[in-house]
Amino acid sequence: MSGTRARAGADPSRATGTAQPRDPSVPTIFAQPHRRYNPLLDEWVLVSPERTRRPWQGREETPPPEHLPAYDPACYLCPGNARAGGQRNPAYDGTFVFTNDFAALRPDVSPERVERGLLVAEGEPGTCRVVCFSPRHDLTMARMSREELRRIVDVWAAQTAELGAEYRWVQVFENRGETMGASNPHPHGQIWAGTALPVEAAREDMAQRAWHDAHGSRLLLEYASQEHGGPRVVEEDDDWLVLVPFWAVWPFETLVIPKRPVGRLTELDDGQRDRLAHVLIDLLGRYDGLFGVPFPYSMGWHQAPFDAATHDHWQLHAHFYPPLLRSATVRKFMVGYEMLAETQRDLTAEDAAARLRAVGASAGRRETRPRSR
Ligand code: H2U
Ligand code: ZN
Repeated sequence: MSGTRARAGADPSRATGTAQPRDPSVPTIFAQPHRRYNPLLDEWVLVSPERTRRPWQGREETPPPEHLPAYDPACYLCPGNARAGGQRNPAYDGTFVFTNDFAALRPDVSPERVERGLLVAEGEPGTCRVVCFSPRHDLTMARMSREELRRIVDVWAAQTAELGAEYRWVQVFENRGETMGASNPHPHGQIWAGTALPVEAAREDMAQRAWHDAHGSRLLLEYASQEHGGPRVVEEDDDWLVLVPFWAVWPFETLVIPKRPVGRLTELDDGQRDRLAHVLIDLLGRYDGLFGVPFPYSMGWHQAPFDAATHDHWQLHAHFYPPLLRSATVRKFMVGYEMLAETQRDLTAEDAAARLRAVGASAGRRETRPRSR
């Protein structure tokens, strides 16, 4: 194969539009099909940089409607409105948390285990909550003030403490945008808490524990210091590192890591929470600015389980998994080879990070802000 042609496909300068010489420290295989190892999940991802040039005649997503009202009488999350389950929301003016009316987990379940040969099952007691981020139907986290976002961080931490007193795993997450299955544009997230370690949690727990046993340090802190100032960093301050992980699967996937040892959201101090609010607003502004639309994603926090084991190996972190690939209307599908063999991406993590850096943190606040009513 032609080395020149292959290298051109992965040159980050193509993504930012500026002509820069190719960095000789970048391994040549990064411009060719190669596999990257994900130490957090102990799995591999196939990276095929040359495929970004292929033509697209498939499905295009419809961008979400741009102009929402500040209050929607038909929204089941707006203050004062009735929910589908019949209850009425209070006239809240900050955040508001309630137990999901259609919860996937409930507390009154027997935790018994049934084993009949290869058929194994366990009862799973748990609970599901919905967190309204704001009374404003038309806001997104990217467009909130730092104080408003800080309140969300505090709610995530308080809910973690409360649910962790009763359950082993507390999963804080947000599905944003219809593309990701969110049922309503009103800014909201969810928290599911359960008795078992879910599959992803168990794999991260095992990988982090193995690293800690072997090296005496936290895997993600080692990773953060290796990436510091490098080509995959999107934002960085004294407390937080936001980067497109080396092993990213989703096109603009990011990882948010506190730079000091922190196991859970509850352990974040005042300054770390304030700066997290800032870092998240910046990241979401970049996402929204990338294609000029409110960027769909699933995001969530992974934090140390609440059980009797030691957790010195655990480092708190958030994953953002956005599905959009090359425009507001073209998304990545996890199908075919990905379902049957292993995950694959076209754009390299370095190109994705360069594009997110080039957008500018406040771009989304300008370009996707609804017109004043
Ligand atoms: P998603 O948009 O991520 O689906 O979250 C909305 C959640 O809100 C969803 O899990 C719940 C749904 O079950 N819900 C209620 O609890 N009450 C309602 O009146 C409607 C939706
Ligand atoms: Zn609403």
